[in-house]
Amino acid sequence: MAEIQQTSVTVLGLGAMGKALASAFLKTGRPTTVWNRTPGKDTDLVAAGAVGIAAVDEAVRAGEVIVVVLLDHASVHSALDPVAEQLSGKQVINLTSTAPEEARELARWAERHGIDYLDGGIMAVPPMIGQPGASILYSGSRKVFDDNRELLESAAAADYFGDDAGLASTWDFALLSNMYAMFAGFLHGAALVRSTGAAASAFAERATAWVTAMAQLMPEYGRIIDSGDYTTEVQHLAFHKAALDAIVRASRDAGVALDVVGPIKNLIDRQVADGHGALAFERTFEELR
Ligand code: FVH
Repeated sequence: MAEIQQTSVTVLGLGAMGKALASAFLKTGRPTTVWNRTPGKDTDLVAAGAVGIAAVDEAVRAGEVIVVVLLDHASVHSALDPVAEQLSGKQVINLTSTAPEEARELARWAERHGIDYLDGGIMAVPPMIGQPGASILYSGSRKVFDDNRELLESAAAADYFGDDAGLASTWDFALLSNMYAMFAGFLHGAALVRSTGAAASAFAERATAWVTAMAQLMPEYGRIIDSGDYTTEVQHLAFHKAALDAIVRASRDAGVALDVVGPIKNLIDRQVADGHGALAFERTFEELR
């Protein structure tokens, strides 16, 4: 029986994430070529079967599909611009974190050079790659997504958002915003309880249970926002104003900076001052967009 030929892949960028992805691709048994600007980062991957190539143009020639995992938008141009000609006719999957407009700019750049471009946002840290729980969001060329589904799923669950290359990054950054706000809230809370001598690890235990329970309310938040109806019988913005005022007083008394909770209080104060005090907290969505 004839063997099924697996698409060869080249990974550009062997930082923590590039290494994790290349390692997952290698495990599928496909020919995997790796390149990094600074030499010496491919030792483990080469020992595991990858081909390490020092010249980026040769590395690009070696793979049918090119996975780019660099620091930022500028580093993608700095690595890819000189090899645009060699990339022509190939499929490029860029997993570097870029802002949506930067992803769209890269898609236009790729189109000008005859490159089929898929953008991705990685929702995982390197040790999660190849494990359940990791996911990568994609947008851009549907063909590149479909052609490489197996390759992509060897690294993480793969979801396609549409042909606008900026969509994956928009969802990625929206999720990261949610995450940063959550962790910033944790740090504020830890500082508050530390003023009484409590350990951050003790706070972490309670905060995990609390945030997990509160997260269950998010679908209802989404439903209310989508309905546009912010009327409520309970816990209106004036109620939250009283709570935030007290939290701010408690923080000041404890000597904890207001960088995290201060802006939330301002958002609520503004809405109450504008006459929305009887509406639900979810109305804050309107204030933000
Ligand atoms: N690591 C993580 O937890 C996050 C999870 C979510 C997604 N991010 C994004 O993935 C991109 C790569 O992240 P990384 O963790 O691999 O990052 P580093 O370990 O810092 O490696 C950076 C690589 O980029 C190369 N590089 C930087 N500038 C240039 C340039 N001008 N030309 C060519 N390559 C460049 C760097 O090469 P070198 O310094 O070793 O020569 C590394 O290979 C990133 O967008 C995250 O936001 C990861």
